[in-house]
Formats: sequence, C-alpha cells, structure tokens
Amino acid sequence: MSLLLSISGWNVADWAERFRALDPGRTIQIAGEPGTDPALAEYGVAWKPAAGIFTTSPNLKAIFSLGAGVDAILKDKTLPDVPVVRIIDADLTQRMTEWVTLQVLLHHRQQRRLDAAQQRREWLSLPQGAASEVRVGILGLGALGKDSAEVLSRLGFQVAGWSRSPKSIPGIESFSGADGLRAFLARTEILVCLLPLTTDTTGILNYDLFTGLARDGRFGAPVVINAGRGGHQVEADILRALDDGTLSAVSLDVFETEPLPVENPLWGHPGVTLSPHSAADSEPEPMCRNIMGQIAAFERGEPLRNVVDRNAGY
Ligand code: NDP
Ligand code: OXD
Repeated sequence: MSLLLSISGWNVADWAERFRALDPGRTIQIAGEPGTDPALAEYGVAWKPAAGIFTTSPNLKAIFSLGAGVDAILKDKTLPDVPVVRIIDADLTQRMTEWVTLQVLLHHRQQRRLDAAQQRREWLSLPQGAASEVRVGILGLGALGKDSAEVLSRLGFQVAGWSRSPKSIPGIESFSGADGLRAFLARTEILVCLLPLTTDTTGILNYDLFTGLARDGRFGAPVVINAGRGGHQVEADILRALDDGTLSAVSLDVFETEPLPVENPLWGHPGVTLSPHSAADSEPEPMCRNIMGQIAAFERGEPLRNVVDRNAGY
C-alpha cells in the first residue's frame, strides 16, 4: 500500500509527514528521492508533477490532485489511464470565497482610492453605493464559483453565473454555453473568473470579452477579478483595457508566468491589485485528511468522488 508524491513548488517533505501521521502503516514515497521505487505505488499524489512521473507505476489505481485545478496534471500526455481525482474541500472553498469577497468589496467600497487618500493624509468622502445596485458575474459555477456566488448574493449583490450546463441556484441568475456568454457579460459590471483551464477557456479574459461587459455601472468601466489560472488572461489585453478605460480595475491572483517576473508592468499599474497565487492555498492538514478518507472509502469498495472528466479537461 504505497503513495507516490510528486509535488513541486511546495514543501514535499512536509506533505509526506502529514500523510505518514494520518496513516503510519502506509508507505509514503517521494518521487525522485533515492531509494524510491515507483513500481510499488498504488496511488499518486500530485501538484505540478514532473512529466512522465507515473509511467513507471504499473500498480497505480488513482492519482489525487492536491489542488482543485488539474490542468498541470492533465497536460502530461504520458499520464496513465487511471482516475484523476481533484480536491473539493470545505477549507479550500472557504478560502476562495474569502478572497473573492475581499476583492469584490475592495472595488465596491473603493478601498484603493481611500488607501491613496490616506497616503496623502486627505479626508476623502466618497459616495457609497448599495451592493444591491451592483451586478457581479461569475465565470464558472462549480464548487468554488457557486459558494462565492451564494455569499455575494447574501451580501446583497445581484449575482449571475456562467457555466457549461445550466444551473438552478436560488438567487443566482444562470447563463450557460457559448450562446449565453454575451448576455451574461452585458449584465455584468464586476466579472469574477473561477473557471478551470481547458482548451475552451484558455485566453478567455481578452480585450474582446472586456468590451462586452456592462458599462453603465457605478464604476463607469467594469472590473475583472481572476483567481482561475493565468492561462485564462491575456495580460497585454488587460493592460491595454486598463489604459484606454475599457476596464476600471483588475484583481489578479494568477498570472501567465508565475512567479510574476519583477519587470512585469502589472506590478506597478495603479489599476491592478494582485496576490501571489494565494487566493485559496491547499492547506496540508485538511487536504491530506480528504485524500486519505477517499482512499479508505475506495479500499472499502466505495466509488471515488470528484473524478475529473479527462475529455472535458476538468
Ligand atoms: P469545478 O470543476 O467545480 O467548476 C468549474 C466550473 O466551470 C463549472 O461550473 C463548469 O461548468 C465551468 N466551466 C468549465 N468549462 C467551461 C466552459 N467551457 N464554458 C463555461 N463554463 C465552463 O472547479 P472549481 O470550482 O473547484 O475550481 C475552479 C478553478 O479554480 C480550478 O480549476 C483552478 O484553476 C482555480 N483555483 C484557483 C485557486 C487559487 O488559489 N487561485 C485555488 C483553487 C482553484 P459545469 O458546471 O457546467 O461543468
Ligand atoms: C488549486 C490552486 O488549483 O491552488 O487548488 O491553484
């Protein structure tokens, strides 16, 4: 009974310790370490795994993603034909909803203007609009998009979502498919992207899409918030749209290149609020519990949950 961990960018030894603590009887191996035998692995655990890493594990039964997004796993064309399971976890969802709510409120309450006024020691009194006057649109109404939508709706915002299939969520207007996109954009003044990165969604946050957003809201020009993947956004188009007034502001957690290079103009642009791909960190304790719980259920004969549709890419 062995787990093979292929994790880059995060502290793999820390993750291994967490898994060991939860199931001391199981062999936890770290890919690439001396003495590791991938042939023993029954389960893969991955975050940005090394390409080809699971090809020498003939006993593999499933691969567990440590993140909600599986684009970095699925891009490996040598991935064995076993179920890929992604994370849906209350802790991660809560973190994302906090970040999305923070960003929506930051723009709605014009906090960046107040910050600048504070720097100048200026007592700036701004008109305060009601949340009920603001139309938020969420691209992606999955595990994360739905929760953010519901919380923003409870705060009073007019919330709609766009997904592949139509949704029926109380209080949330549903738009779906390519046919529904234009109408969804036309009623949206704060756009939030919580899509998975697939061939269909790559580059979706581009200049053409920005020009389709509502321009009759409180901010004059719309706002874009992206915590999906950097591959969703065309950064040259974001800068152009900010500079020519097509967008009033953006909040970005993800970037075409991560870490964002120091010379990237997004760092210093006054219309940009950014965070370092930290909207919703995968916290080791709940993630390891989630995965070990899934493995225990699977070994009792229960089906795996949250298995990715490899054709759809999410
Ligand atoms: P889900 O798979 O639960 O939801 C994805 C949603 O996107 C679904 O509603 C789906 O539609 C919709 N969708 C997918 N493709 C299309 C398309 N072509 N057109 C319209 N809608 C589409 O994913 P999660 O909510 O769990 O996560 C979303 C993404 O958030 C992850 O893939 C990851 O990239 C990102 N993420 C970022 C983090 C960060 O810290 N920045 C942390 C965690 C996740 P349908 O419901 O019809 O299938
Ligand atoms: C994820 C992420 O996909 O952290 O979970 O980006």
